Amino acid sequence: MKNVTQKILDQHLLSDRPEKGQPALIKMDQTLTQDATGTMAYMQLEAMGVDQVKTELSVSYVDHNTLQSGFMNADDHAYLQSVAAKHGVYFSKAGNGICHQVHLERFAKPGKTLIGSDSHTPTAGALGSIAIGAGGLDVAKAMAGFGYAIPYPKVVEVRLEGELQPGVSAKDIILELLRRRSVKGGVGKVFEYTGDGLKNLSVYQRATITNMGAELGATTSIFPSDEVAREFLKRQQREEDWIELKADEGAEYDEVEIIDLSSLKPAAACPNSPDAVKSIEELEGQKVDQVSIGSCTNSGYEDMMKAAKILEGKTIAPHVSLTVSPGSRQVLIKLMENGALQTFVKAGARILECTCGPCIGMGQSPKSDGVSLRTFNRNFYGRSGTNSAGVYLVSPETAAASAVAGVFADPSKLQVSQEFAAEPSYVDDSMIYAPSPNPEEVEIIRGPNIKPLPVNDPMEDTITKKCVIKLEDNITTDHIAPAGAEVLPYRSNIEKLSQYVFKNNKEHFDQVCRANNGGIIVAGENYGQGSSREHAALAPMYLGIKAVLAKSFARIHLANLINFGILPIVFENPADYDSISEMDELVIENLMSLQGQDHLIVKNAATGQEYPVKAMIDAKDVPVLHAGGTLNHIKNMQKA
Ligand code: MIC
Ligand code: SF4
Repeated sequence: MKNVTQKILDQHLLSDRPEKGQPALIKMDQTLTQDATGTMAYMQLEAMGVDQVKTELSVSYVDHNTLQSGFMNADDHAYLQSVAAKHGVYFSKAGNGICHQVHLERFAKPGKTLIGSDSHTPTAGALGSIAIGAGGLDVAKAMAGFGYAIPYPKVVEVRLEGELQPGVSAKDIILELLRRRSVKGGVGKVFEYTGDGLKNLSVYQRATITNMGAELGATTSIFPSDEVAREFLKRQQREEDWIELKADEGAEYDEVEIIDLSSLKPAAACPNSPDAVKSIEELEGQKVDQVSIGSCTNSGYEDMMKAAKILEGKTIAPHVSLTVSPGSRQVLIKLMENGALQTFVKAGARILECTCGPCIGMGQSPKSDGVSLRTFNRNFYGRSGTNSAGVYLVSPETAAASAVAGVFADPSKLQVSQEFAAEPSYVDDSMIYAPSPNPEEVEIIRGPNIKPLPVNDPMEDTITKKCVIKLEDNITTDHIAPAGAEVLPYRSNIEKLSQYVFKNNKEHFDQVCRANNGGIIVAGENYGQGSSREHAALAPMYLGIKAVLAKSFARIHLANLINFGILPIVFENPADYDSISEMDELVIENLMSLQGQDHLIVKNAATGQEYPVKAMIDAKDVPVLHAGGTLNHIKNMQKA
């Protein structure tokens, strides 16, 4: 008797089914990349010497770096289009939509596995796929046919009972889960949704939940594939992709979480963490400066229509700036045709491209100390581009109601009809290009901003380095390798990117590393939470970081550190964290004898103290670390 997660995983195992928590190698049917991580991923694919991808389907999306101030992003786009054509990858051009939204509409399939170089890849779990976010190198490996290894997960049943009240939406469900479980409560787990509440949750609502499951630190989230999924696929004119997929009667789960939908109220995640959840009632009346509707979390047809219904016939408050970015060109066209776009414009909205936009700090930074309500999934410090701003994560209904009121407003108190016409069955793939039938004739275009991949040196038996930075709990990849319009153009230029590492934590961190010939990072719990960007490992590697000593790690970042040859270790006694100071010299020995799950000693040369630590690696990671990272390891294997 299996749950949905186990059914799909077990059908895709490339090794025996392991104990929970032990590594399982999974065949990946589909891959996706986006431009901010894709350039690196395809350069890695090229470095592996792969001619044609080995997956059923691989898609390259351009949706993040679309603010083209300077040639850099446009160069990346041209590279991505040419490399996709050559290696058997579909290409979704800038303007076609946000990767997760377009993938959900056009490609996600029940029962399939998907790995994507973006942490919100689990969005496709709304259609019953096992969809996992990973670093670009792991996606490149999956395209090369190596599969992907994850610790065989625990499965949490999230039983949804009853029905949502008017004005309350899927965003409020996932915020409730974040409130209960926190941003590290999902590590090593899959959240599988069940219960009679599912029948009233559309695929768009499900997608908001699976998308933001990433903020729990979860491996992924999944819904069964039922009649609701079938209807969605039918409207996308691909009903043939539907299969029924449900848990066996009596299937077991490791944990159960029950949510009574009828008891939920509109909520917001307060600055600067998606789990700092309060009800809108507590915030009602506080002034709002900016409202942004869109992002891969809430930009489907239904999200847009719910906001449009509230904005119909109204204008936004004079001090509010409202932006609207539909998730895909298909959605935008539907809004044009049914008049909702006109509603937005008449209400005073600034219509943005169908891209990530403000979510990743690509423009629309709020004013100093501004209050910004966003239908997005992350409100980490500095991510909006304005460090002093307070970013709150809310549903489209709360966003629209607050834009009109100019203050936090509770949409469940509005007397507005939420009825809107059913989604038309319009499909448009004209901006998705199939790979070339003559790949040998395709020339890859490489602009001057695309620099060669930096490589690490093989590991040495002893690491003797200073603690170049000491950090608190829940450090995000936005702290390590910040995003935003200024930095993102350097995603394929690591030397330049490395100048921005920890720019909001410690000025000139790169110079400290250079002056000390690299170093070791010391951190608290859940180090590296958030995005999948491997740049948060690659840029520190470039600066000579050899190890990260933390209380615990986030899943994707841990894998990225290993991929780039950085040793991840955790304190056996978390209290030892307190006795390390910045610039203490730390010594870690016997690294040539690593076996996986090793117990090691970190010596503090400044104080003479010794700290027992555990290496967060499996046996399979040892040759990778010894080689100085995955690419070196693959090359060593190819030579052998
Ligand atoms: C994000 O939401 O943080 C991003 C930008 O989409 C990242 C990927 C990246 O940094 O390029 C993610 O979620 O993985
Ligand atoms: Fe883009 Fe934001 Fe979604 Fe990341 S979270 S994929 S930046 S819309």
